[in-house]
Amino acid sequence: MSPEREALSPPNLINPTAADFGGAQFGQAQPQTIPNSVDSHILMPDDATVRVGGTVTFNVNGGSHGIGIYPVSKKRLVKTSMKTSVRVVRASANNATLTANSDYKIVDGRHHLIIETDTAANQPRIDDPFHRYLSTSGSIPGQPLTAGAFLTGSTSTTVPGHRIEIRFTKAGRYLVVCQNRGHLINDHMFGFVNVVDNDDKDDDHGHNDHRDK
Ligand SMILES: [Cu+2]
Repeated sequence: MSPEREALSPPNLINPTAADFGGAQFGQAQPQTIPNSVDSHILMPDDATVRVGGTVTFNVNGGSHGIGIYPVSKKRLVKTSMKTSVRVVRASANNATLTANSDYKIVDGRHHLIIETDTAANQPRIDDPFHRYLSTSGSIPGQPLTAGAFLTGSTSTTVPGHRIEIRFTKAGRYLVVCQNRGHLINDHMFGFVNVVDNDDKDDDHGHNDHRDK
């Protein structure tokens, strides 16, 4: 083993409540309570902490998921603002499909625009590339609009599904969303990864170059 590899040997995980985050479940683990439902469109855990340089492996469970990751403020208003915008602005007026097809702006605790979903006609996936850290199912910039393929998740008889491992090299808080519009907007399929320095002072590094609209 090289010295470089040995340098990564300290445990990735520092939050005891997230001890299994090295193998996070993207979609409820099998057997699912109700497959392809709001009950299975979850991340487990949905908020966890790793050290800088640590990895998270997402085990994909169930169908039609894609993983998008975006840096966000540490101020914890993302979940609230997102659920409010979904439920208050659209939910009562449209059926679920129309709701998911609409245009939403997802902002973080500093009121920075993190994701503009656009409409499904213009953006078949949750696919805003600005400041994105990872996308597994997006379209290809500059090429004709084609919805990116979803990942192959586990089923009740086929375990495991795809596994996506990602290494976080910069401290901060990251929003992890499902790129399936219905899963994110209707079912709130998202969670967070906190990436901390060894001497983390819990300050907010900020993201000063965000769009300001
Ligand atoms: Cu999904």
